Amino acid sequence: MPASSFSSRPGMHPSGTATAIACDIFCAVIDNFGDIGVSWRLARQLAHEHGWQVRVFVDDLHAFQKLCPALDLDKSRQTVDGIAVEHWHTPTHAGDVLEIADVVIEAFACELPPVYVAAMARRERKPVWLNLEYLSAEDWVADFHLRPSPHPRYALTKTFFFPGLGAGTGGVLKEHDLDARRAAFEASAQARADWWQRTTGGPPPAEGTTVVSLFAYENPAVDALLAQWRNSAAPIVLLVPEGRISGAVARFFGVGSFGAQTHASMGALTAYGLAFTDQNGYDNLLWASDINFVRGEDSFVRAQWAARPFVWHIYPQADDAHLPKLDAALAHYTRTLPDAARASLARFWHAWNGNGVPDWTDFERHRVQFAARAVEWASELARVGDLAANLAGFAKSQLK
Ligand code: TRH
Repeated sequence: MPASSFSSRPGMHPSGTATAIACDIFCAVIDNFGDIGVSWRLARQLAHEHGWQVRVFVDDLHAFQKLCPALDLDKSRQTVDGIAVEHWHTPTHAGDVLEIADVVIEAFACELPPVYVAAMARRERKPVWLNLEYLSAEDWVADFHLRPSPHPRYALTKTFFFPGLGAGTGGVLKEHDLDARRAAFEASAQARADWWQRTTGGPPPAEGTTVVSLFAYENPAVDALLAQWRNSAAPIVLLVPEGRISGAVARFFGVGSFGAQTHASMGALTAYGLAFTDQNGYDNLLWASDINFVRGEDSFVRAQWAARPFVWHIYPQADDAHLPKLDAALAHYTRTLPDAARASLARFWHAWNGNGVPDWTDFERHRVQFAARAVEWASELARVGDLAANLAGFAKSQLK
C-alpha cells in the first residue's frame, strides 16, 4: 500500500467535531473465548463509557459470534453496538484503508501488522501504543505495569498495561452500571422468574436448593464432585453452559451429550445444559447461582463482581506455570478469612486444578464465611479501579 493512503484517524464526535479519541484494538484468538471476551468488553466500555471511537480487529469471527450473536460471519467489516469490527487476516491485513488511531491496543501481545506499525511511526502525532497483558494476581505485576518499551527501529514506544487484583496494577474491567444491574436482578423476583423460565423452562428452584453454575475446561475432578452432589442431603441444581465440560456431565448421567435443552436428575442433583449466551447473559447466570465455577480470565473476573463464592479453573500452562498464579489469586481472595476457611478454599481450588479430590462437605462447612468474604472482596477489588477507566486515563495523559 503506498504511503499516501495512510492517514490518521482522529475520532468523530457525534456532534461532528473531531474530538473523540480513536482507538484500534487488535485481537488474535489463541483458543477459547477469553481473548475476544476481554477485548470486546474493553471495546464496549471505551466506546460507551468514554465516548471513544473504537475499532476492533479480530481474526476469528466464529469465537467472537458465540459471545456476540449480533455479529455477521459473512461481513469482513461491520458495526456492532457502535463499534467497528474488522475481520483481521493476520499478519499483514490492517483494513482496506489504513488509518492509524490515537490509541492502539494490542491484546495479549498479538503482533500488529508490520504495515500498520510502519504507518504508526509515520504519523505526525504518534499514537499511544499499549500491550494489554493477561491478568495475573502475582506481586511482580505492579512493578511491570506501565513500563515503556522503545521500538528497536521506529520512534515509537509501547507501554505494557497489566491487569491485576492489587494496588498499582491496571485493575480488571468493570462496567460503571454493573453493580446496579446486578442489584436490579437480585431485587426483582419477576426478573429472576423470567430468567429461570427462559433458561430452564421452569420456575426458580425451591428454597434450600443450592444453585451452581459450571463453566470449566475438561476436568477429571468433576466426576467425584457430581457424585457428591448426587448424594448431597440438600438439593443441588447445576447449570452447565455447553462447552468443554459438557461431555463429562453427559457421561455421568449416561446420556449422549449435554447441550442446550438437556436436563437430567440423579439423587439430589438436577442438571440443565444451557445455550452459550452473550456476555450480559452470562452475568445473569452468575447472579442466578449461589456458587460459580469459572475458568480462564474474563469469567474469573465476572465471578468476583458477582460477589458470590466461586471456584476457579485456571487456564493450564506448560510446566505448571499457572499454579503460582492460582495461589496468588487465592492469597488476595482469602486474605481476611479465618485460617480453617482459608485452608478449605485453597484445598478445593487446588483439587479443582489437578491436586487432590474436591470435598463438597468441607466446602459447605465454610460456605457462609465464603459468601461474606465474596461480598467484601468485590468492594476491595473495586478500589483498584476499573481497567477501562485506568487505561483511558493513562492514554489521555499521554495524548496531552
Ligand atoms: O474461554 P476461556 O477459557 O478463555 C481463556 C482465558 O482467557 C485464558 O486466560 C486465555 O489464555 C485463553 O482463553 C486463551 O475463559 P474466559 O476468559 O472466562 O472467557 C470466556 C468468555 O465467554 C467470557 O467473556 C464470558 C463469555 N461467556 C459468554 O459470553 N456466554 C456464556 O454463556 C459463557 C459460558 C461465557
